[in-house]
Amino acid sequence: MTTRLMGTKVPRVEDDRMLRGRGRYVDDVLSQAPGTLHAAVLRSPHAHARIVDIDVSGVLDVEGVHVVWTHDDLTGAMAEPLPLLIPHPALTHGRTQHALARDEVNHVGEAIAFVVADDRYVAEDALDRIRVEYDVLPPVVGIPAARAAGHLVHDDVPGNVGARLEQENGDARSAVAAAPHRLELDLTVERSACTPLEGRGVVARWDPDVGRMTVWSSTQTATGVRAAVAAKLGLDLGQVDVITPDVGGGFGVKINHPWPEELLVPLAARALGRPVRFTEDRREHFISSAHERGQVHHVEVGFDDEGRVLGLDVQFWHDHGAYTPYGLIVPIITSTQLLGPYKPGAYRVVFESLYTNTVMVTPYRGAGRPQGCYVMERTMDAIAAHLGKDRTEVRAVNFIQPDEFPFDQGLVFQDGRELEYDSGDYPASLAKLKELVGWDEFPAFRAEMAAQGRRVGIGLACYVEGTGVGPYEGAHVHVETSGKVKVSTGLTTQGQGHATVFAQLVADELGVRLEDVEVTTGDTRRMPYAVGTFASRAAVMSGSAVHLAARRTKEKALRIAAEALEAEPEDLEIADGVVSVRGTGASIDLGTVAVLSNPLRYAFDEASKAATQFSVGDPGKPPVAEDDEPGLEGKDFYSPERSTFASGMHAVVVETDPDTAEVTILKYAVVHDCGRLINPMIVEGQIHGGVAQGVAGALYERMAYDEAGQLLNASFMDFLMPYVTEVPDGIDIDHLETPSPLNPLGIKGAGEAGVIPSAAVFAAAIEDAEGIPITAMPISPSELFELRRRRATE
Ligand code: MCN
Repeated sequence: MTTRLMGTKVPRVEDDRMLRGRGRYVDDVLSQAPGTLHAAVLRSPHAHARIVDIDVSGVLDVEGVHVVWTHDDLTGAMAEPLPLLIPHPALTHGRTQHALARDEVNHVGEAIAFVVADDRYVAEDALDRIRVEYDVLPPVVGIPAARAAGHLVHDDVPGNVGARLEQENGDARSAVAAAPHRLELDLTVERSACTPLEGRGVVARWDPDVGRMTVWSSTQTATGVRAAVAAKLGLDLGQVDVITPDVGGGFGVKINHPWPEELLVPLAARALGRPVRFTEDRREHFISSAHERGQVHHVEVGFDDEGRVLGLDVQFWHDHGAYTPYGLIVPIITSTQLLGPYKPGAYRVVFESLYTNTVMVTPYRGAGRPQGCYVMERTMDAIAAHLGKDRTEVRAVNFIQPDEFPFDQGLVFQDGRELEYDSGDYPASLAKLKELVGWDEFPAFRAEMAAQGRRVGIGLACYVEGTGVGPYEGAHVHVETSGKVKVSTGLTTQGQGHATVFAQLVADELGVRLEDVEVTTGDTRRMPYAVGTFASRAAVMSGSAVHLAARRTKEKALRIAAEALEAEPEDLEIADGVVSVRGTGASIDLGTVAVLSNPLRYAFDEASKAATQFSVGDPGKPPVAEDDEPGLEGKDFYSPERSTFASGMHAVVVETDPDTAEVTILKYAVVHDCGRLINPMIVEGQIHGGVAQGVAGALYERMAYDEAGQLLNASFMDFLMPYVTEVPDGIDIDHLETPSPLNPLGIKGAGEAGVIPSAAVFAAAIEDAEGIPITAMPISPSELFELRRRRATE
């Protein structure tokens, strides 16, 4: 019998291939194909400069060089700025880059010229021949400089302010002023980035005979790349296929903008009639992809004797870098999801999105929530400290209660809709977390450690995450005559295990064995209508679509099998790929049902299922069940009413070295609620990965820009990405499952959760260990050392 796979720890079907080195990434595509050309990009060495002149003379004389392009060589839509993907009415001064800079560069790394040559070495050598005359302008680096507006990034953007947005639910300022207790906090989160191990890459081939472009891209949105390539190259959507091979991590940075190279490579492939490829190097990734996180916040909070928040007034400044391809999505998420699981009496939030001469900002795993969680949780800790209360008690009095869902926070999200939480049980999560981390036992542990001269601290942080955003995602399920099931969904995969979880859902719904299901993602030839993988949406969106498409396929299989078995569909059941009539021995396997579903009726050999001859069947009788189309397949799309809100709480116990100020993680505990779990092992893997990235953001990683706008640590020699030795090797995870009422399986997303509370939870634990307020993250040993020194001299 087929067992129900939803909720079980099915090992990942992807792993065998990956672990044996059989992954196939974009750099492997056409790598041996004769005639493939290689592209390289000349990038700005200046953070801010006017381009006076570009001299490319002699470049084409270099043997093996086929193309050298600057902005002046681009025509039509290619010469226009790249699209602003998510506009917002408050973004009064949105700016996007050109594929190749037109007359100004606004950050180190901005693309200026594009060369295609026989190989990458020749292409890079050719770049050295290009002479650019710059009129260097003063750069704007960092939020204080942007606010001071001594210089402007874009001449026509006054004060460097791209947008200002204010939302208020109740009269927060009056509530703060009238509250029995008031506090003010200034909190900073520094700029960081995703740094996936595989950088960006694209390969394109143009077939002039049929007028068709095939693009392979290491992207999170195959359909987005297709739309951009078609629009910019003047092709119909139907002329462009985008295929996403294995992707070695995306974490947000590979959401399509599109990248200049994703347009220039296909353009060159068409112009030259030969395949062209581009794979960025690590430095290019640092200086020409995207960053996130950098925000400065000022909080005023008013609360009562219990720690209940009566008014919360938050202002913050978001460092958007040089361009705004993703509109205001990151600061809007901070501003609307900052409240987490709490209901403040009144809330006002206002932010300014500021231009700086640094790499642009697009969403990075968590997308604005880590900053929001940090602000809210630091505020909760400050309230507890002020009142001398336990930090969990202060949180508990502010929680939205389980009987208050759906809960409307009275705020408007990016799409103009009210932000409404669908379900959750925050008190239950907190109880589990306290148990898991040993919260109540910690004072005794602290005393024990202190007796040994060791310093330890504990922190916790709570968050919510709006997941599974629309507008839609689709799935196609097709049963082959062999009985194997092919499933396609258009979103892409970067390591989340989609081939496993979607197979689980199909196996359950259709009644087939897991090993008979094969899943394809991110291939516009298989599923041309799709959105992409971001915002923790695959489980909710594609999971629901896959489930619905499998149901359709099952219903069709039952109709056809009913005719063949001379039974009623209601009397049939499917298990392990065999349809049988309940209570009788009569049965037919799904492969045979697939054969019967084809009007071009094949005579076939039972054993091998090989077609031996075919006929068109009885012309008077429909070949498949009445009103059905041929083929044993089903397609469906899922479109949610609104996002569903996952939630969670993390706690960490740290030890700080009294001499070196090094922080060691002694225990890390997570309670997570992503509704019904499809595969708990995969969800836990996602949490592990998220926590690892969170540790990175809290303790190590930052973009170190100097005053000239040079990124000083644009390599893995200098950018401190933690190794496995720095990440907790045992993360205790407990799940709570409050199903979402918004989708058929009750699922909520899980892909970003692990990273959201890290800055908050580490700040809390280090503060607890040291007794020094922690207000800026990440915090390195040298910074902690400095804080200690300053306290000692106060
Ligand atoms: N899942 C589940 N049960 C649930 C919820 C999720 O079994 N109730 C499973 C899903 O089926 C999926 C995984 O957990 O296999 C993550 O699901 P989901 O939350 O839907 O997130 P997505 O699949 O949409 O992935 C996107 C998310 C984001 S936004 C970033 S950023 C991120 C992340 O996933 N980037 C990643 N995790 C990543 N993991 C890897 N290895 N690489 C990345 O680039």
